[in-house]
Amino acid sequence: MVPQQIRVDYAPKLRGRRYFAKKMMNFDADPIVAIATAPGKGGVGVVRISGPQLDPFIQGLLGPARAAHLRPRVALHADFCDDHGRAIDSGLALWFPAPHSYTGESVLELQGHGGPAVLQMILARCLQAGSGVGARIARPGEFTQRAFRNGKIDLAQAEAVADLIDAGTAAAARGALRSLQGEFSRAVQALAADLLELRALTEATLDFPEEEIEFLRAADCRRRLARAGDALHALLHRARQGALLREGIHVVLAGSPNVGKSSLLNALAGEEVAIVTEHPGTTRDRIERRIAIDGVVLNVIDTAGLRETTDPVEAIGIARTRGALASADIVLHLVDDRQPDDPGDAAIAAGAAAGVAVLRVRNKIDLTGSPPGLRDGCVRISARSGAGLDVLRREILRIAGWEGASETGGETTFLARARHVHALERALAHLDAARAQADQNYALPELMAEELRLAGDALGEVTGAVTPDDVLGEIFGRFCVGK
Ligand SMILES: Nc1nc2c(ncn2[C@@H]2O[C@H](COP(=O)(O)OP(=O)(O)OP(=O)(O)O)[C@@H](O)[C@H]2O)c(=O)[nH]1
Ligand SMILES: [Mg+2]
Repeated sequence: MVPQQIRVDYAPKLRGRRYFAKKMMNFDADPIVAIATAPGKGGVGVVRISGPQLDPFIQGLLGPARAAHLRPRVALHADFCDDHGRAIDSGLALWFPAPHSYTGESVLELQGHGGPAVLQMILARCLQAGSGVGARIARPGEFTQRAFRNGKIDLAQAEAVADLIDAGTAAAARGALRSLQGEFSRAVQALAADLLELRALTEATLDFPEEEIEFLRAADCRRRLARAGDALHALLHRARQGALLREGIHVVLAGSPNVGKSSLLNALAGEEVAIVTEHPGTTRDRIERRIAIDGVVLNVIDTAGLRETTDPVEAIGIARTRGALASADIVLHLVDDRQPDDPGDAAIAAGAAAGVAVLRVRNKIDLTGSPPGLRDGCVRISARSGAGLDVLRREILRIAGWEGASETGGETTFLARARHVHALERALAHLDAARAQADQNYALPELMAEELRLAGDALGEVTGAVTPDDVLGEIFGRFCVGK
C-alpha cells in the first residue's frame, strides 16, 4: 500500500457526536499506527503501534529471524524491512506487551532515522504489514485516549499529557508534570470519595426515617461537610492558579497616541518588536508578543493610540484597539507623566469588558523626575530607562491573581484548565447547597443527598468518571497525532 491510499480517519467531529460516542463505547481494538515524533528532520524518528495483536507488525518489519530475538522492554537493533525483506531503515525496536505499556495495549516502537521520507516509508510499511488485522492511522490523541479508556490514566492526567507538550515555560511544564503524575486527580478523587460517603449516610437516613437526624448527627455530618468545603476551596484555588499558568494573561496596552505604548512593549519584550517614533499615530495595527514573567505567559498587545481621526487607516487601527480592549484580561492605560490627566480615560473604561482591571501607568518619568513605583493605584515608569518596570511586572501578576513561585503557587501548582475550574466551581455550589440543608437541621435529607450527588458528578467530570462523550471527543481531538 502506498501512503496516498491510506484512509485517514481523523475527523470524528465531522461525523457528529454519535459516531465518536460509538467509537468510545465500542472500545475499538484496531491496531493504530502513527509517527510519534514532530514533523521535520531529526536525529531519531519514532513510529508507534498500539493494538491487541502486534505479531504481524513484529514479524513483518523485523523478519522472523530478528523477531525471535525481541524481548519485552529490551531495545533490539534491527533492520526495518519492506514486504520483500529489503531494509527500509535500521534502528531500534522496543516492545511493550500488554498491559505494561502507555496505552495498556501491546505497543511496538520503531526508532528509526528522523527524516520525513524514511518515517513515511516505515509508517506505510506498518499499515501494509497490519492490513490483515485492520491497522489504520491513529487519530489525534488516540494513544492517550486508549490509555484513558484502559484505566492507565484518568482524564485530568490525559489532559496533562497535552499540556506538558504544549507548555511554553518551565513552570507550566512542571505544573503539567505534577498533574500527569496524578497530584490533581488524587486530590479530586479523595474529595469525591468523602462526598460519596456522606451521601450514603444521607440516603441511609432516608431508608430508616425513625433514626433520621440521629444518624447524621452521630456521624458528625456537618463537621465533615465543612471539612470537604475547605478542601474544595483550597483545590479550586490551586486549580485557578494552574489555569492561569496554562492559559496565560492577555494584557492590552492602550492610551492616547505618543504616550509610549510601543516603547513599553519593546521594553517588556527586551527587543524592538514595534516601531517607535516621535510622530503620534505611529502604530496602526495591533502587535502581539508573548512574554514570560515568573513562568506565567503574558500575551502583551500593543495597539493604535486612541484619538479622533479622519485618516481611514488609523481609524481601522483604532477600531482594532477597541476590539483588543474588549477581550483583555488586564488593560494597561498609559499616560504621559507630563500631562496632568488623560482625556482617553472614559473611552478606555468604556472599551474594557465589565470586570476587567484597568491599571493606570504614568510613563516618561525620566522627563518629569517623578520617582518610579506604585502610588495611588498608579504605576510610574520610564519605558526608556526601564525604571519602575519591575514594579509593573509584579503588579500585573498580582492583579491576575498569580501568587508566585515563592508563595503558595509556583512549586505546588499543578496545571489545570478552565474546564476543571468550572467543574470545581459547580461542585462547590452544590456542596454549599448541601451544607445549607445540614445547617437547617437536615430538614430535607432528600435534597441534601441530591446536592451531594451533583457535587460528586461535577468532580467526576474532572477525572473523566462522568464525562459526556462529546467532551471527551473535544479533549482528545486537540492532541497531536502520535500521542
Ligand atoms: N523620554 C522618554 N521618551 C519616551 C518614553 N517612552 C516613549 N518615549 C518616546 O515617546 C515617543 C512615542 O513613543 P511610542 O512608543 O511610539 O508611543 P506610542 O504610544 O506607541 O504612540 P502611537 O503608536 O503613536 O500611539 C517616542 O519618541 C519615544 O522615544 C520614556 O519613557 N521616556
Ligand atoms: Mg505605538
